[in-house]
Amino acid sequence: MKRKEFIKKAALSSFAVLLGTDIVFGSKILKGYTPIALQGPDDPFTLFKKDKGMVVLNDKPWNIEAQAHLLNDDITPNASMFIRNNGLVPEGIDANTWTLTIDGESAAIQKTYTLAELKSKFKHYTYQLAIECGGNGRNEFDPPAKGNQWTVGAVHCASWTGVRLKDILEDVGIKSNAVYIGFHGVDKHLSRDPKKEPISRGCPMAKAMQDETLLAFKMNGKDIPLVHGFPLRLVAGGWPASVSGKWVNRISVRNKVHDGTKMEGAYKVPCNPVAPGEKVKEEDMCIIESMPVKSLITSPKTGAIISGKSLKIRGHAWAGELEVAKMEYSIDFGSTWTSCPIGKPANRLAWQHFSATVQFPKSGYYEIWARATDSRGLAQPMLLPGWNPKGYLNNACHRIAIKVK
Ligand SMILES: Nc1nc2c(c(=O)[nH]1)N[C@H]1C(S)=C(S)[C@@H](COP(=O)(O)O)O[C@H]1N2
Ligand SMILES: [Mo]
Repeated sequence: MKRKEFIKKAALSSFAVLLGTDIVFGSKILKGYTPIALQGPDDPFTLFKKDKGMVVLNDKPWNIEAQAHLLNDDITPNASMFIRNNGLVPEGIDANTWTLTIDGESAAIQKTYTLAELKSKFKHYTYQLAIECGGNGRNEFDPPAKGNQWTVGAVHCASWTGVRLKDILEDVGIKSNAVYIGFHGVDKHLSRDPKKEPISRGCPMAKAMQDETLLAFKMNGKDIPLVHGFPLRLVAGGWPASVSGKWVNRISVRNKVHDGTKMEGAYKVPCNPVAPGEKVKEEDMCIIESMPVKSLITSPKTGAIISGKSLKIRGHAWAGELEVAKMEYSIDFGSTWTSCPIGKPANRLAWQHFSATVQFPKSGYYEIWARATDSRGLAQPMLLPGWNPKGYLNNACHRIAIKVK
């Protein structure tokens, strides 16, 4: 019978190519049958519509990072934006019934806005914001630091549209004793205990009141993808990404430093340098504020084999609240440096782009190292900077490997 004919070897191998792996029982597939993974427009193996080159560090909670070469766009598309969750991605969100409440000891009154009111009542602004996880680069620390072993890919610079947090806080009224804001989101704790929050961080009033600190409802011109905080997200560029609360439905104006989940000592850095492995007392730990200067070579991908003695490189650099003032690269393990032009940021707190044509004296193995210097003259360290218990703030120079044939 015709229906019992098995599919031809040729079709089977093309299915395997499309799926990127062998179909183990492929010889059993009947003629005319298309594997379900190839039937629909959506690939069921694509997580959160991310690029297939994204690296999953943890699936409970979801933590997924980019590789440097996936971050080559000036404005990071959703496909290559890292995901950092402390709890479970919320389900069943309805933007039509979403509200934001402003409360706390230092709010003049408690006030609730619908999402529609926020959008109609306040002016909209769009900024490109460099947002980097404080733990980006943690994998290099020795003794190792517990937590997601981010390499270089826990950073993105997307375009965010929303209303200014300061416009909302001014509408509510702020008491003169206000010190800090703290966000609350609707994601659930891994234990599913409704009394526990996975994370509730914040920032001092001065950062909350900056023009670029937004309650965003759009990312790259579209609704924010669910995993990045739909339908409302706090975005605070240049500071550890943990300040940028996702799925935000409440902001508390505090009369003291916010004491929400993950504001405790373990999530801080030693106020003064410590020896690797040293125990640090809680009172000697400080909250991370503006992120340090850093850069990434996003093209070519590390491991490129080239013929010819010159190579165009490009990438981005950022410096927390500051601007990047100088960009350099080295092909001799940091012995000598060549400067290259660094562009102006699209707006304050956006990352800046650089490119250069690197000349190699002869064939062989090279590393290209990139080093950015901020507007106060502070440069990236060539190798791992100050050890700290949680492995935060590794802003060492990014390095790629190249072979010249
Ligand atoms: N509600 C909520 N907001 C959150 C988090 C979270 O787990 N829940 N993680 C924070 C941390 S630690 C980081 S690094 C960023 C990650 O943002 P992204 O997943 O959009 O890249 O979100 C921050 N905001
Ligand atoms: Mo983070």
